[in-house]
Parts: sequence; C-alpha cells; structure tokens
Amino acid sequence: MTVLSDELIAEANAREIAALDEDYDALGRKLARGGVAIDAIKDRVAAFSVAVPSWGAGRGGTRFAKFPIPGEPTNIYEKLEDCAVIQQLSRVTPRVSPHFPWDKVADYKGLRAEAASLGLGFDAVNSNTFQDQPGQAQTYATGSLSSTVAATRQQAIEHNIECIEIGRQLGSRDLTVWVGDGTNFPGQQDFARSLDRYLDAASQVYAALPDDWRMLIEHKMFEPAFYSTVISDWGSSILAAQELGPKAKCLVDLGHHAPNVNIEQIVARLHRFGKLGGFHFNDSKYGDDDLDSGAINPHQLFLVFNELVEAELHPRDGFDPSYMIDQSHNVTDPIESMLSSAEAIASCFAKALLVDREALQAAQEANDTMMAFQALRRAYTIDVAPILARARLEAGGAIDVLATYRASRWRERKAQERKPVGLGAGIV
Ligand code: AFD
Ligand code: MN
Ligand code: MN
Repeated sequence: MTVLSDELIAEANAREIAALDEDYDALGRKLARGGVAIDAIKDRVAAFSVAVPSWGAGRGGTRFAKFPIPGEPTNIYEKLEDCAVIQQLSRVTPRVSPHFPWDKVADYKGLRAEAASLGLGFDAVNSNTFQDQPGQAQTYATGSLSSTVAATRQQAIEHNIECIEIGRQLGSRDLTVWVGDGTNFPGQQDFARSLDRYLDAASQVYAALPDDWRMLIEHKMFEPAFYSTVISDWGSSILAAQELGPKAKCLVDLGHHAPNVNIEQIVARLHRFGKLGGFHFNDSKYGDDDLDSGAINPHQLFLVFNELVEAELHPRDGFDPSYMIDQSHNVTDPIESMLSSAEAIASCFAKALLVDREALQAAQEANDTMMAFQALRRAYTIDVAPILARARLEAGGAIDVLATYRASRWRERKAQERKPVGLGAGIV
C-alpha cells in the first residue's frame, strides 16, 4: 500500500529526468577519471538507510512553547503514515524508532502489521524514564535508574524490560536507554554512588536482553540536569558499556557533547574498542539543539561518515552501528525536515565513499599534511546529488523529494482528516 499516488511521483520525475541524466553522466565521467565507477557508489547509496524517530513526525517545541501545525499526526498510526510518506519519496528511511510510553498501543502485532503494510519496519525501541506518566507509582523527579529510591529504580528497570518485550513484538533488536538523571547543584548527589546505582539497575535491564539484542547507551552532557549528568559523556558511556557486557554499546547523539568536541574522533575511539552502537543524527549550534542534520555543520557530518567508512573497511570487533535521526522540528513541516535531513545524511555517506583512501593513507604515512587534507577536501566538495537522486529514482522514489511532497498536498489533506494537536510547551 502506498500513501502517495505512484502517478504523482512518476509525473514529477518525468519533469526532472532529462536534467538528472545529464548531471549523472557528467558526474560519472568526472569520477571515472579518478578510477571510480559511479554505479558502484550509487549501489552503496541505494543500500544505505537511516531510521526516523516516531516523535520526530510531530512538531517539536521548546520549554517555552510549541506551535503545532494543522494536519500533524497525533498518534503512532498517523505518525507511521507520515513516516511512510518520507520513505516512499526518499527510499532511505525504511524503519521507525518508537518511544514508550508515547507510542503505547493495545495491539503490537497489529501495529507491526500496519507498519509492514506501509512498507515500514521498526528500529531501536526507546525507553522513557525522564518523565512521569499519569498514575505512575514512583516519580522520576530525582532520577530513574540512578535514583536513591529503590522502588523508583525498580520501576525504571521494569519499564525498560517492558520496552524490550514490546520491541520483540515489533521486530526491533536494540533498546536505546537515555536517562535524564543528574543534578542541578554541587553536592546534591555523590558522583560515585549515583553511578553505582545506575550500573546496578542497568545490569538488570541488560540481563533481560534477548541474545540477539543490544542495549544502546546514550550519553548527554546536560539537560534536564544542569550541573551533572550520570551518563554525561562518551567516557562514562563506554565505561558503563564495558562494565555491562558485550551486548551494551554506545550511542552517539551528535548534539550531546561539550561545545567544539571532536565527535569524529570519538566515533573512531568507540569503534576501536568495539563499542560503537549507533547514532542519533541531528545538528547543533549550541547544545542539544536537535536541529536538522547537516543544517549547521555539514562538514562535521561528512567527517563522521569518513570515520564510519574507514571503520567498515577495518572492522575491529564487528561493525554494525544503527543509524537514526533524532531531531525536534519546531518551525518546519516535520516531513520536509526529515526528507531534507535524510538527504543530507546519505549525501555525507556518499561523499565519504568517494574519499581516495589509498591517497589518504599514503599522505598520512608520508606526513604530507596538505595532501592528506586534500584527499578529504576533494571528496567533500563533490556534488553527489545526482547519485542520490538516481538511487531514489531506481527504487521508486522521487528525484526532487521536497517539490514532489509539496505537489502531493499531503499536509493540507491531513489537516481535513486529523484532529488538531493541543498547544503547550514540549521538548521532544
Ligand atoms: C533526548 C535524547 C534521547 C531521547 C530524546 C527524547 O536525545 O534520544 O530519547 O531526546 O525526545 O534529548
Ligand atoms: Mn538522542
Ligand atoms: Mn537529544
């Protein structure tokens, strides 16, 4: 079942195809001069995918306000529909990452079937112990897995185990655990003892993982806790992952680091120790901004993918990171943001594939700094858009994803059908 009409996509593509052929052939000739077969790159791009977050389908907000748009989805079924639009046009986002209890339903088998009928599967399951839910016995106001209150830790453990259970029914294989636990004042908690409590509770979640599952530990430096956070950085994350066991890996959210941190080096380090579990792609100017991928610093995204391509060529302890978008779309149509972000992510992957690794390594070995840098620069400056567009076209997607989406009038049509979202604040 397709959400948009295939004729609409075909008509839009018909207007673009002559120009695409010209651009693809020209780029193909340019790449061939360097010994690169454009079709081989296109095939790698066609096999690339990134998951979208269910919560990213709705408009996000800040702690000040949220400005909903008419026709935005209000439940997981409507969110899946919107994710299906993104996938149908982009052909690069075949999986959705759900968040619980936000996406709770009565029938998960039915939800999985519904997703499958839309051409979608499920990616990592995200637990939520950073918010209280109506009727919940214990509060997370002073922490969850690291709480000083045993009953609160137990509740957080049970919630994570329930997420694994739901994920099994949905066909997921990863549990992503991000906790907001931390402090706002010096002295508020003992650093060592709060980490001990976290590790003890996390090990009970870990023990409930099926054999083929992974627990992805997501660190974040600050917010909602502004003085200290229990899993604050990649150091805390890898130490926790090493302590928990081989199924525990680290998840890198691009917005969760101290300013100016060299994220690509962190990626290389985590891979070196077999602990690179996955990504939350977004962009950031100041902190956990959750801006659209590649909107602020596309070069950093390219450098991250450069490390990923390198890591794949030299797997230390396997290489299987899960890629996901984690963004808050506060001022755009979320579908448009995810279409644009998926393209930015895939394009950095394509550029990283175009790095002449032999030349790079030779320059590195010879300490030829300028030529090493130029090996990266040459790939970064190539416009890979025709490769992405051709891969999409061959998979049934749209050459110009945004123009085709707008032509579909999807949001306007949904505004007639869907109930309006309430106002209010809301970080997602
Ligand atoms: C948080 C983290 C984490 C979490 C999400 C919830 O990035 O991924 O699941 O936002 O909205 O900042
Ligand atoms: Mn995240
Ligand atoms: Mn975040």
